[in-house]
Amino acid sequence: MNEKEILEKIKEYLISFDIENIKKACKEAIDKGISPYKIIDAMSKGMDIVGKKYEEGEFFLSDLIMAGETMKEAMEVIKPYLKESEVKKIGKVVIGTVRGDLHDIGKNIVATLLTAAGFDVIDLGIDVPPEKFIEAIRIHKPNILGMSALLTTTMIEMENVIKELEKSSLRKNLKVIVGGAPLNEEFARKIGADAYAIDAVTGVNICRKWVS
Ligand code: B1M
Repeated sequence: MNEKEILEKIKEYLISFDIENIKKACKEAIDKGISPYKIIDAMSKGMDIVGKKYEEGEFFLSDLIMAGETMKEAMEVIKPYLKESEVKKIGKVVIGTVRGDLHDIGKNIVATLLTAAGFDVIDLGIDVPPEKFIEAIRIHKPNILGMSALLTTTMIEMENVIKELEKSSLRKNLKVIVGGAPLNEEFARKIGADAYAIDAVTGVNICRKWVS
């Protein structure tokens, strides 16, 4: 199989929640020298198809759960190959999925890539209320705050966090980056974030630029 065929297979295994075969295919892809970033991209495309099938009523919540588990298992195969920077840490990022939102696959990819790029990452997890973000920023004094949201109903929480940062005088020396499928540049600007990233690689590049 060539690169395109292997990536296509990985996408198909994700859509059919075939954990055993996706893990094998990911290892095969890595062994063939295919970039782990291309593998993540193929799986993300599979997730988009899962989302569409859910919207169209062909898939149910249990299918979303299975797709999530499949991608998580596959990420465990890929993670060791996302080279961790051996140079000294280049900056600190506090990251989390906002209050009310339990989606963490994209956020985890961003956190993994930031770590690989040399950032010290404090991951607050999912369903993070504004006060927990504020507390973490006070304690860890990061250069960057990263927030993720996958639901149109939770993206507004990002604005609440930024407002709290301003009230607590913590906003001035902090860069804020936001991401997640329902967001866009305009929304990020409107809520007062410094940047929006369409994907994890873009996000990491923005963070790198900020600390360089
Ligand atoms: Co949910 N879900 N889900 N879900 N789910 C979506 C988001 C949805 C679009 C599906 C659909 O209807 N098409 C829809 C939201 C609709 C809307 O808001 N308008 C939806 C819904 C409705 C729900 C529930 C309400 C379903 C229900 O209960 N009836 C429920 C909500 C629970 C909650 O959060 N309170 C729910 C639950 C779940 C599961 C828990 C079962 C599971 C998540 C498992 C997990 O995360 N551990 C799940 C899944 C898997 C999905 C889909 C299918 C896939 C999400 C995903 O992981 N994508 C999703 C459909 C879709 O997005 N196409 C869907 C892959 C991931 C790599 O992409 O997270 O976008 P993404 O991250 C990307 C970029 O966005 C970016 O980089 C990442 C990598 O490139 N990025 C950042 C993300 N964060 C960033 C932060 C940055 C920078 C870049 O800087 C800080």
